[in-house]
Amino acid sequence: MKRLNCTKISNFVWILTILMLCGVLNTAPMALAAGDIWTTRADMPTPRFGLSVSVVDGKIYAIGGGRDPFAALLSQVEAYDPVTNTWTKKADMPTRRCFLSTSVVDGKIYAIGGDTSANQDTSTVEEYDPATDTWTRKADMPTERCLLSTSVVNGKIYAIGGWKDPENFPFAVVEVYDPSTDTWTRIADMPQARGAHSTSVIDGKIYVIGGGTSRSTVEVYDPATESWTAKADMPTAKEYLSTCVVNGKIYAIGGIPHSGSLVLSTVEQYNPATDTWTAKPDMPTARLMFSASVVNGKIYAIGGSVQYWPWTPCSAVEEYELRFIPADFDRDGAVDIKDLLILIENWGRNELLVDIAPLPFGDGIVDVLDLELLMSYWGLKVEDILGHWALDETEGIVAQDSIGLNNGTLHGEPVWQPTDGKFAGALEFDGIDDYIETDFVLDPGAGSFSVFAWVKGGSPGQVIISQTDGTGQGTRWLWADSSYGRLITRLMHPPFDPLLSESVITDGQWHHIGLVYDIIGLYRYLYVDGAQVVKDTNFVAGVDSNGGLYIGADKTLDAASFFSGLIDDVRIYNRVLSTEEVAELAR
Ligand SMILES: [Ca+2]
Ligand SMILES: [Ca+2]
Ligand SMILES: [Ca+2]
Ligand SMILES: [Ca+2]
Repeated sequence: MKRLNCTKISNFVWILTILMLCGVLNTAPMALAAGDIWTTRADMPTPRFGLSVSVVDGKIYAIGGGRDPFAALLSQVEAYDPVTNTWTKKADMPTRRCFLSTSVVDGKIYAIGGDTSANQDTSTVEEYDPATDTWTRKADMPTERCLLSTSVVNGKIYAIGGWKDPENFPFAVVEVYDPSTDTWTRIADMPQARGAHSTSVIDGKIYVIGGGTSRSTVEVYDPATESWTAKADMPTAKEYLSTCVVNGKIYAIGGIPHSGSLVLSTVEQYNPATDTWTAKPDMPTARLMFSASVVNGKIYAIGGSVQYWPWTPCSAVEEYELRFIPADFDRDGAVDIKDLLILIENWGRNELLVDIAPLPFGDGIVDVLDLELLMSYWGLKVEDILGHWALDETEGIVAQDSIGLNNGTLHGEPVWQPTDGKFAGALEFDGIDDYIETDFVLDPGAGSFSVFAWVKGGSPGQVIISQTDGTGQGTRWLWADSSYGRLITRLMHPPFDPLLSESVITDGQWHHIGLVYDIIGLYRYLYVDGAQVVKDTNFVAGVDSNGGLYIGADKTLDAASFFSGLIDDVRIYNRVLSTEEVAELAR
């Protein structure tokens, strides 16, 4: 862990302050946390496609839709609370319909257009007030249509494009609803007619994405200048998709390339700042005609149809969470100068987003601890690091993973030592029955990785980190050899040999220890106190396992394997760390 003295810090702050005053470096605005991992949540009670969802006060309202392409459409309203992962039935929408669009202004949801029966479009607008669970009829939209998309800018709802049934053509029409006056105004058409597209708003501009007949195109409407601009095409053409905004980027999710084709699970992220698209992890359930919304930086994809025809309703709720490094304050995926500037701007303050250390919740002030933690992540990209257990907790049986989603569970009552760690707190293991258990973090046979921890104490034969078997065979990643307490790894396929160093780690001093496995060369490296102490001279095949990890014990929980001493700051990286990077970590 990088320790910086006060002189160094003040020089650093001084230099950066000058750079900022000179306008050489721009800081990005801060944003809330977001996610890169899909998780399945509680099913929606009524499976349906062609619904629309909107968020009020952190709850997602799933409105209308269809259950069967040949049967009556739905008026159901069901509210999802992401905090409790539960659904609640609400008052039915007066006009049952499918392929509608909903938007929120001043805490009220407006349900606009749609199909009221097969091939019958509607212009109906109904307002739902979640506070009173009541519906009110509002002024009809001038153009009746389904498969439109609505977005809100400055308290006005833009109803964009859509589909004309039964004549079957897409609209270019844009009509604006002002809830304060209950009036509609038609504005200039969009350049291309679109139905089954999706719209999202960033910085007061509406991004119109996919659908229509050229399903990969993107056009942005700026209400301030009443102008349309073409943007970079989406990599995958799609219609019946859904889009959401997290952290200033648009996520285009699911849909189909064109009618009748294979249903998509793809997630593509658009960055308006660079006009570029990036592929993100697929949604677990491929679907179209679903609806997605964002609560607390997490995307919830709800319902839809799992095939094009016959439309097949789905009740799936899947949550997309962006993984991020705590010091990546601007959430651009990397820890760099921009994050350091944000930290310095907030120096000495009680700023929640920047007060990251001690992990997981900070201590009410942005100071040297936070700077040290930031420097320990310096140069890292989020895809480089899989997990970090800082072990800075003061109580409880959960060891938070500050980067991944693999919080550890304490067994055998190890003791939190909030002031005795190498960096902030550490966890003290009794050598009898104490260990931490995590879910699956990585498969050592699938790619290169690096694992590091600080340890103090222990005895020969005790294990620091092991992987359990799962479908493959787990191994002892890091332990102290039975004869002398030298760092050794048994990460290998059975015919190969363990890799044993000459470095004793059980002498009662703090040691930074680590294993690096390079899948390109099939070599292992062991590190102690920042130096590479031994490496393979011949290739060594790794071993596949999808088992979880034990920290402080062997996978067998053999009595002699329990670690007796302190463990701190366990980190697992998704690549080979260079000797320089390891030296930095061990400082
Ligand atoms: Ca950053
Ligand atoms: Ca702090
Ligand atoms: Ca115990
Ligand atoms: Ca710690």
